[in-house]
Amino acid sequence: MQTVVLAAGEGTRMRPLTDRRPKPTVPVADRSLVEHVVDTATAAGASRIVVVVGYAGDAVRDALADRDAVEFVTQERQRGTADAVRAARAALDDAPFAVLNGDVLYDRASLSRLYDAGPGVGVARVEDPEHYGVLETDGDGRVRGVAEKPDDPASDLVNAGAYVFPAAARAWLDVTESDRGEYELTDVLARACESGEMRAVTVDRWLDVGRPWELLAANEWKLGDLERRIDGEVHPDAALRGPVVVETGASVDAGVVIEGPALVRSGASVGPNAYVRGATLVGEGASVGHAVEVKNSVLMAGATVGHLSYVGDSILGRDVNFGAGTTVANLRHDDESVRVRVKGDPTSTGRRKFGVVCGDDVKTGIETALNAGVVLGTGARTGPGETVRRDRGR
Ligand code: TTP
Repeated sequence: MQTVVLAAGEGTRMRPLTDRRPKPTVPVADRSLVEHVVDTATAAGASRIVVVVGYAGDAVRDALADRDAVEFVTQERQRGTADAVRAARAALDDAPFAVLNGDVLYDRASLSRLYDAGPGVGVARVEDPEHYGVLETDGDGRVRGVAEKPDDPASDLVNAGAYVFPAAARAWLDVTESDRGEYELTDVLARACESGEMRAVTVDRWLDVGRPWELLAANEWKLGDLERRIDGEVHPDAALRGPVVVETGASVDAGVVIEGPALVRSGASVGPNAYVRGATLVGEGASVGHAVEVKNSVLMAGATVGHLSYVGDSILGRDVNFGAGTTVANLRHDDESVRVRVKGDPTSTGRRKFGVVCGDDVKTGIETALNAGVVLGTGARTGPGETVRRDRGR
């Protein structure tokens, strides 16, 4: 099945993590987000994959450079998802084609079912359909129509953002501009539903990675898929429990306890006397030092948490440096889910535990206390002994 992967977007809701990289290249366990999408599609039966790049397109091309099935087209301006598929139109054969977002993870079995079903759309049951594109199906499992974020949803079946369109849909991509000024793929879907050909194919597991806490969830998922492998240097007095991967060129020193799933990437170091637990990614060249606890977090390449610190349910960008004694709060005393500002709006993460988001090159002074849900922008600084309750440097 020829497959179009949309990876031209900017990822503004993921800022500051996308200040210096396009969202498709953010790290998810052992590869970038878009590599997971391409690899799952390939395993599910994609024959050719046309990746649409745009914003910071070279970084996306580099991330996928060694994938043989991949070719690239450029969307000059990010004018919407239908416009993005239109950029790929000339590269498509006269045959059905799949469309996947470059920032949504699916399980392989579900994608295989979608590919095998012929024209169809991936659907999922959710508890809050009013926040999604709600699908109307008939008794034969065909999708009859789609309503975007309706006040009164007709069902709890929603559009999971994976499609196989009939060959004729190449001519349906020229939709009119929507109210929000974009050319939207849901309008192409609506036209395809009218044709009566689109089947509803249930998707077992999917994750739309749009906001920072969803990047954490993506890492929880993909780290959980790793099998134990110890290629790096591990001191005999370290205890590695469960699915832990220590890559070649990484080191784990004496007194360290790592409870998997966890991935310590090449060039990274952990310990002595550190405790790493939950689903944690210690990126290339990152460092977790003496008496540091890291729980359920993503440390991007070169991030350093050197001494006497606690990092929980957090994302630290590239080359972040936490001063000694930096402590992250990840739980509200009122037990409400932690809120994070996304494009200025306080937004519930839906997580009881969430720590902080640090853009690349953030540096904290010693004994900094960071409140749950705080975002530190790229290059932000804190002084010694500061308690940070509000976002900084965004
Ligand atoms: P979105 O999630 O709507 O956009 P985005 O990824 O840029 O993120 P944000 O809203 O935070 O800025 O896009 C869905 C998918 O479609 C995503 O994989 C990016 C892709 N896309 C394009 O390829 N071209 C486009 O013009 C748009 C709007 C999105």
